[in-house]
Amino acid sequence: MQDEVYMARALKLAQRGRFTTHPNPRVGCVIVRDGDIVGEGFHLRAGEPHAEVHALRMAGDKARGATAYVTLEPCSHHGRTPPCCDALIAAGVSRVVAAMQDPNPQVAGRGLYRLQQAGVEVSHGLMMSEAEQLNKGFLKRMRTGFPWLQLKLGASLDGGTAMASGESQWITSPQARRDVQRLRAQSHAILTSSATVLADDPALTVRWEELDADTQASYPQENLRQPVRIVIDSRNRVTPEHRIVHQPGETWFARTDEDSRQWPDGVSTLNIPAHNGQLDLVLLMMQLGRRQINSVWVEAGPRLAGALLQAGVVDELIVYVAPKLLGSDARGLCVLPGLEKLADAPQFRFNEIRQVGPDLCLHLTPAP
Ligand code: AOF
Ligand code: ZN
Repeated sequence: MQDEVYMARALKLAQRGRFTTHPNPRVGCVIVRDGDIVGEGFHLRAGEPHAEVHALRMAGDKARGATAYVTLEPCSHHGRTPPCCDALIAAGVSRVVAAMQDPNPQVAGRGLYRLQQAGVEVSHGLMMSEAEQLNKGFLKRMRTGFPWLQLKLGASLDGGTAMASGESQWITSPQARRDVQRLRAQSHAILTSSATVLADDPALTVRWEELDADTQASYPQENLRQPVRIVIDSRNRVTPEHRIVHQPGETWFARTDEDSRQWPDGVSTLNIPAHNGQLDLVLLMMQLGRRQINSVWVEAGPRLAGALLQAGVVDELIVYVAPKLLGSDARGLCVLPGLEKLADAPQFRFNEIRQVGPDLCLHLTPAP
């Protein structure tokens, strides 16, 4: 019972890295001796100390004989930083409780094994599902090589996303757009299409001043980090004049054809083969995984939305529903041609339903 209280605290600490740790996981650590928390910490950024190191530094000598609660198996490898299991052993920690094993093949059980070999009492699995939720992106990439993909959609009650004229700003409320800023901020990358860039000329950045007050409080402005912007542009239609290439951070173009134009700093190209005349989305996702992208947040039109669903690369739908009717001439949520039988209709499960201002936000996952 007490163990759960400390692990819940470690999970809460880990959350504080949710905007900044990628490509690393979010990890929290709490060190307890004789019922007192003597050290705690979380991982903030790749290249900087891991959660355990921060907690051990705070605990100092009090770590001797203490229990360490960690949301992920302590690492056993020399990466950008030395192994945390060695640091825990050296500090004399006598028990380690991990919420889950680290699927990173460089670790994968070796951290816990090394601790056990050194005489530390070890257990894992406490609050594992909460720990899984915390790192959906990192865990999916480590297990499959693919990033976690969230498809964001915004629509009226009758599924309309734009009037026949193309007018679409704004269907959802300012509160929903603020919520989108928060979810963008937690993503490693934002994916869109050239069609969206040509139609709306979006910046696709996180604007700190547009985040809600709670998010701002846990994400100091000096830590602000822009998700990588990825634009699928098979026909090289986006130009160096578009706003997206003039924002802070990186923009990656996924192309099927050569492009020799001059681009501002921060712009690079991924060459992706075509499949039936279209850029191969599965190969794009594999390429993003190889480049250590943990999670992808998609903001695009109905064509890319439909193509991603058909390619089977969508892990989660985030749908904002505005209490309006756009009528039967409106444009729809996603282009999914050729569906004839109900049995072939893609199905989802509701995982979360939130009211956001006047709108609803629905979180769904594909039904198996
Ligand atoms: C932990 N605690 O706080 C983190 C862990 O390149 P490095 O040295 O930062 O190592 C990154 C890997 O270490 C990462 O892929 C994951 O397996 C583990 N991250 N482990 O025990 C932490 N950030
Ligand atoms: Zn570590």
